[in-house]
Amino acid sequence: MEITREKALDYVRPFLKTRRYEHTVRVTDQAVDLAQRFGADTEKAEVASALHDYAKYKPLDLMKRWIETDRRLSKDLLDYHHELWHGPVGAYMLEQEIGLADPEILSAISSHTTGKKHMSLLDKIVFLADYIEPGRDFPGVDEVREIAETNLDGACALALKNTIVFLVSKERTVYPDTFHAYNDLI
Ligand code: DGI
Ligand code: FE
Ligand code: FE
Repeated sequence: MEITREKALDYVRPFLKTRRYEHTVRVTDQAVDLAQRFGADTEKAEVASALHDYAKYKPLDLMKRWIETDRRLSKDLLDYHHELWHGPVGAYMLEQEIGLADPEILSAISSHTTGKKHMSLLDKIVFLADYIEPGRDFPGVDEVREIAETNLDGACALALKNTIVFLVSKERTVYPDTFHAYNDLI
């Protein structure tokens, strides 16, 4: 793999606010930790997590155009909250801009917010690292951290459950992939 952790972090830094960049570094460290614990490729875990929020601050009209024009991007994203767009759009932007070609890394970036059916080991690690990095303090995160010490699927399932319950409690929509990820792990 030609891209390293340092190159990936340097690439995204100008596109992120300071707080988001610091979150990105913490997710990267957390993902390496989880990769070691659960036997995933640590280099892929650190590159995917260094890049995961690349598109977080891209203009909405630009992301919308990507969804409308890239045949690989699910059109139903347009019917859900734009918060969900930065993962899938970011993956394809990186593919175009820096030649990121590793399908496992692209998948982990793409699914980091919503999860999806049949998540790979790397998908789960980036998803979970984003949820439990030490800067997070939403209700229930400590229990997810504790489960993550030993049980990757259990920790992902609880993170997904917490997110679903939170969204439902606010009467917000839930993207179907989040249910697919949850059902798959339960
Ligand atoms: O980008 P981050 O702030 O690091 O975190 P994220 O990529 O997980 O996405 C931000 C938020 O998106 C997350 O806290 C909850 C919200 N969200 C909105 N609709 C959905 C959703 N999350 C999931 N999993 N599914 C949804 O349908
Ligand atoms: Fe994100
Ligand atoms: Fe994130």
